[in-house]
Amino acid sequence: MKQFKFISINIILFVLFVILIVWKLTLFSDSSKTVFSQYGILEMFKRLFAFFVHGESFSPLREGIMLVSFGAIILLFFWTIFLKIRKQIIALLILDFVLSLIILADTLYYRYFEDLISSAVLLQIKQMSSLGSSVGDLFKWSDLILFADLLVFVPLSIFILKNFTLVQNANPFLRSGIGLLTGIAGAWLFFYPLHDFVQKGGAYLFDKTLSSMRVYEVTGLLGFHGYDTYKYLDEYVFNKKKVNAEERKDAKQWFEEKNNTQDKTTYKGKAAGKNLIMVQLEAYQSFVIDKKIKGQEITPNLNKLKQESLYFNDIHHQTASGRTSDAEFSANTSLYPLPTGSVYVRYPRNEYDSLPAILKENGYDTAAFHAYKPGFWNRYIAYPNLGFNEFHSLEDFDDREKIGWSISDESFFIQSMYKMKEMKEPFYSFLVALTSHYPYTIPAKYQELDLEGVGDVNLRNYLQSIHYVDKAIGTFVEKLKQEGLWDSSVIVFYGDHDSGYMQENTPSVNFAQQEDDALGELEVKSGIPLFIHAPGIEAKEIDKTGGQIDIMPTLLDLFGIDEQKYHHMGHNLLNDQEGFVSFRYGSVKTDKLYYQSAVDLNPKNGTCYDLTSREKVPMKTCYPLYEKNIKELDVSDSVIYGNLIQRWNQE
Ligand code: GP9
Ligand code: MN
Repeated sequence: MKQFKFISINIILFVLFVILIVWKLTLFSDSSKTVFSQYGILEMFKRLFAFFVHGESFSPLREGIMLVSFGAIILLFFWTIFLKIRKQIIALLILDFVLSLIILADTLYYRYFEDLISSAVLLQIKQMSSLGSSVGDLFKWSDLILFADLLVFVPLSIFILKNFTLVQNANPFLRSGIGLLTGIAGAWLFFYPLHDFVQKGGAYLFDKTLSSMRVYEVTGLLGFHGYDTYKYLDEYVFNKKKVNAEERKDAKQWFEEKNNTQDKTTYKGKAAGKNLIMVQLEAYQSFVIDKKIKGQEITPNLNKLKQESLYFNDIHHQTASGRTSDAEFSANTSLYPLPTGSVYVRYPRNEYDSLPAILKENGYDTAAFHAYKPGFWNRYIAYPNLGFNEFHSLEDFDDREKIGWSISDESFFIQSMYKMKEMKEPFYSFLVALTSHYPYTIPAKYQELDLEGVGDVNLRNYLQSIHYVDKAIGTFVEKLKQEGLWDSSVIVFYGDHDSGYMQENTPSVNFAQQEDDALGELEVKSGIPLFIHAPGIEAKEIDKTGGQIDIMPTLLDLFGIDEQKYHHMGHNLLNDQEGFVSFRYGSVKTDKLYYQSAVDLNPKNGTCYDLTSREKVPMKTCYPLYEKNIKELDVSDSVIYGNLIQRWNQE
């Protein structure tokens, strides 16, 4: 009986602690305007009960992060029940203080960056130029409520510890037994909702780590910090990708060989000293260019621009799971994205021979523009490191005209243009548009095409959205002309990746494909447009295979900047060599051949097509392409995993 009395003190202390911390976590949810729980604690436990006893279905995460938050605290601190009462009181007070500090730090950080403090942030903190305001400005007196309980409990505990001897405790076996049971319950409360979430298709979140807040919305605050620490240890300590001396040598040799082949083009330096305005368009594919439906052009403005620009008609996206961020990365560093995850998230602090950094060396002012949360894809960490002086994110834009995820592209382009006008010339502005994001549903008033009877609803929504963005581009071009930037700037438009509807035999792929054979389908799947408009350069359609890693070498040629001293994987699309694009998933296309890799990447199971006869040819014809793909991806991965550019620059 006595034992029971003592262990219940351990339990009461623990329960009190758990409730207090959960309450503090709700304060963070309030200040970050994220959902903690759709309904109260009682309803949650009622549903849990119904789930256990009556086998009713239960999707805890759809209702908020209350359950995982309870689970995380219990799982992390159940061991305090093992302690004798005296020690437990001290441990819980210290933990309460530390957790309150963490919650306070996240609250202040969130107020400025709308993000959580992650390992990437902590490692980058010195370089974060955008931390304009001091911590003092972010702090509110009401934040002290996080420590209010300690004001009561610390003196109370000191009083109790001083005046009562508290020598009697439940025996260690009972404490360990109850503690362990509590731990198991905590593990269930934490992991069951996550398991349920992953089962219902949420696994992508952990593969990609889109943003810390996205993870938080599933794991809660403590869960996020736990996950982030695990990711950090996995990436940088336990499974750190090592690049050995031989791999370094191989990579170096690869660049030396590549850089030894000087390519001469008639374009060299033709745009020297001009501004560069490069626009990455969301999910923009090339099959829409010049295409008509019932007499309507899908992209009338881009079609017109094509008549005045260098238009590259056989360019392919090379992105992997880092999607938009992969495209940005490849276009701005001429390296391949990683096989998993986004470089922006995994290696944001590496040194790269990036476009903004190189242009900066050449006297350019640089800025990135993307009207979305700065933490998404870790951009606010990645951009300054790539060499962008300024990052204009959602909070820097007037957000009255909204479509889908953010402000409309038209509003985004125009506002960005006015910000560019404030920049010191020559400048490089990199814009990442967003309106044509999956699922492509835009309000009826913006749907201008008559698409009755065309494809399926996915394709129709996609085309409406693409058409809208084209219109926004038209307005943007007009404005650039009016404001005098058109003639002093090189303007680039390209797409980031496919629409997501390009699987075998979908209405989208059928609509897109030009040749009605298996190869025709392959050819259009990954096609993205690339326009380079440069004042004084004659329009030309360039029918050469290429990818996003080729954008930078091509631009450097136009700007007259010698490419040979840099570590770029891509090739100048304006030279007279054969075009080549290598995909992260193993396939390769050249101007003459298409090697379609098998899922197991084994070349024996791959397919080789001759693009002239459009027939399958023996795999041995494509074997060199297979080898080139493996080699290039290896070199690029070594550069990233080993931060080799930094290493070479220091040698
Ligand atoms: C949001 C945007 C997301 O910032 O980049 O695009 P996604 O990677 O989902 O295509
Ligand atoms: Mn995208």
